[in-house]
Amino acid sequence: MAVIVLSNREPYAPTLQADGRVRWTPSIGGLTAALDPVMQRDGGTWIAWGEKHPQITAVDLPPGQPRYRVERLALSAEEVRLHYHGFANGALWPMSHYFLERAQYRAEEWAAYRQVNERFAAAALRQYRPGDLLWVHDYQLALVPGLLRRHLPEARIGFFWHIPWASQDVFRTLPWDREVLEGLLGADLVGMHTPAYARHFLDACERTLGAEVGNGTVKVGARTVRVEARPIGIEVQEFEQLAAAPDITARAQRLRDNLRTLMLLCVDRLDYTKGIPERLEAFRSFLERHPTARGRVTLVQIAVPSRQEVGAYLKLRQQVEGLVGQINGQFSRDGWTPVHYVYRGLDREDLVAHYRAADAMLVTPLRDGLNLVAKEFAASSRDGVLLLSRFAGAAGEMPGAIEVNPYDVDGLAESLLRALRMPLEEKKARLERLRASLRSSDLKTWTAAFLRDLAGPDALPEELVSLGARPLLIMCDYDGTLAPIARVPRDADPQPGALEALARLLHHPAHRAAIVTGRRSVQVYGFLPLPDLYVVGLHGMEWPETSPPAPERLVIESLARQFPAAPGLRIEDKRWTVAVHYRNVAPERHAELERQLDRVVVPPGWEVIPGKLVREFRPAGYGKGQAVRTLMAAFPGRLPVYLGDDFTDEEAFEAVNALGGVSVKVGAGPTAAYSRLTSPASVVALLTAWGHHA
Ligand code: ADQ
Repeated sequence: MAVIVLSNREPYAPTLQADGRVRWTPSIGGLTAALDPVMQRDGGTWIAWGEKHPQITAVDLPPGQPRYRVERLALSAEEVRLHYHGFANGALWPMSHYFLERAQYRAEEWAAYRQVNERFAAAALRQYRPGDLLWVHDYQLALVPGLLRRHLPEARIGFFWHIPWASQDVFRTLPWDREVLEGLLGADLVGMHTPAYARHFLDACERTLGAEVGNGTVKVGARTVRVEARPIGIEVQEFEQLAAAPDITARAQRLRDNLRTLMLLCVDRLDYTKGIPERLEAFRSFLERHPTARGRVTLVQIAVPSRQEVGAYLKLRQQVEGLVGQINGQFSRDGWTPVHYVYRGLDREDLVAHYRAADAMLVTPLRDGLNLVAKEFAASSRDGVLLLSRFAGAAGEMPGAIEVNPYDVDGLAESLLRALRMPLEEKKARLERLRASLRSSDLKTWTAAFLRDLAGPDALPEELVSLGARPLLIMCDYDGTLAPIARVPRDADPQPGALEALARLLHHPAHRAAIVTGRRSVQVYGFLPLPDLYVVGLHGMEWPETSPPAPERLVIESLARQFPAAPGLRIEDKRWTVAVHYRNVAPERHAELERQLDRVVVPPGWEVIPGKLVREFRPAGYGKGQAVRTLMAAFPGRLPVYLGDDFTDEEAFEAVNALGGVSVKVGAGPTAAYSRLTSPASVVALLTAWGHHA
């Protein structure tokens, strides 16, 4: 299985050397960093616009040790003008960033956009082999999934939209709203940066297309498209390591020494969405209101040139440079220049040195899909403060930042003051919080998770699927088998599709299904509200429609009388067993309490199972193995199948093995089971397949 990536920008760009040879350098930006390592590992094809040196139509990369191929599409000057500068950057980009006054909707540009999307799709179709994953990126290629789907009904197609998805009132200004939505819905999985964007997209599908929309899903004929918030991460470790490197530390120190003042840093593509003029106005207001700051604070604005062919960007550059000139003209004195303006991109080392040197980082877009600069700063800085616009997608995931409103010039100036006066301990604590959240989902995790979820459950072993032709007694564990393991037991929601698969099995003419779990059965009915489902709880002690025999209840009552009393002690009567929890008892009382519990007289036929700050008193001789044997006796004439993931399922595997049944371990690890599936998703796929067997 190979990956085919489609994006407007290519992962490496060519430059012609003096000796006539071409050098390939990685493109700046998250996409190359996200996907190049996967492509290098697994191979595949990357289809992109070959902007420079279009006569090179394909290249094997990376240079030196080629692992994958880049197919470079040469766009004509007309296509670049109408598709790229026109529809993509003159219509979709401003509209999605809520700049409606800048959006121009022209039929001629839309036609070129469609044509270029068709060319990308055609290139992918030439490369595609059954089983490949197709991953399309961003707003320049919104129609590609739909175009691919027409030819490849079975293919797995993913799409990631890197910019905001505007609310429906704004999106519906687009004359081709239906076509764009239908194009994207050719994918199986559509990723966005924030839950709000995903909601807006679902809203558009419902209202513009009249599609049936569920919680994160859209029905398109027989297909279900998943729509999910999956904010992209950065290479946290690489930034942390680079920031700690001695030469970068020294470079940062030199930057501080040269400035001789506090440093406010701004790093952006020169784009009107990034709020650069508004930020400069805020800095001017700050200097006006706080004369003592003059000569003590410098704003360093690094702006990468961008889309210079578009009129609006040229105007923006003039506006920014005009403002820089005005502020410097108004306030410069004694060798201090308030704004340092750099109109070029920095390489990564230099960028990180700036992040480390900054006392405060101003990320104040008027609207931004996510904003990687904010994350990169948080990973690199040791003692800086991040001021982050509430209109950047990243704001929702960066709890340690000072949230600012870029439209509120005075408020922004006040936040600047607060940042510069913040005590060091608070700065460090905020950076630590930021870094903890960055680490929890970095770029590698993002890429791997998207591709894994796009690939879906592994192909099911045919020998398991074909069992569905015989009458089966299907016995399943719950946690880890029908539900992904959750951190807190009450959050263990079933794997999507599990409920439907079980509901279907309940009405199947030949099969029977039962759940065998360590939980109380009521909890399982809470997750799987199917009153007819046969659930055996408490490791085989709790059976449907039965009560504990009276003697057992008497035992529980006699035990309860022996338990010591202590503040915080909780006695959980599970009806069949009884557990004493002392997690909330003061730790200095634990030893004494344990001694008292040791003295409790355990009745004959009962046992005590010690756990983590809990002791469970229960009748001996139960377990999932025994439960499986009882079930098999109750449902004779069916082939028993047991699916489980846990250590406690091993005796159940042995029980079915002994009777010629089928045992299936879910996940890794040594086991007595004969077959294996990788995840609850595969279990659900298998149950679904059995449910559909006539
Ligand atoms: P961009 O609008 O390009 O990306 P952003 O995410 O801030 O914005 O930056 C992308 C990359 O460019 C970062 O890795 C950054 O380091 C680099 N960069 C920016 N300015 C630079 C400079 N002056 N010098 C050197 N490098 C610079 C789009 C969306 C974003 C979304 C990304 C990823 O607009 O909202 O976060 O895609 O999905």
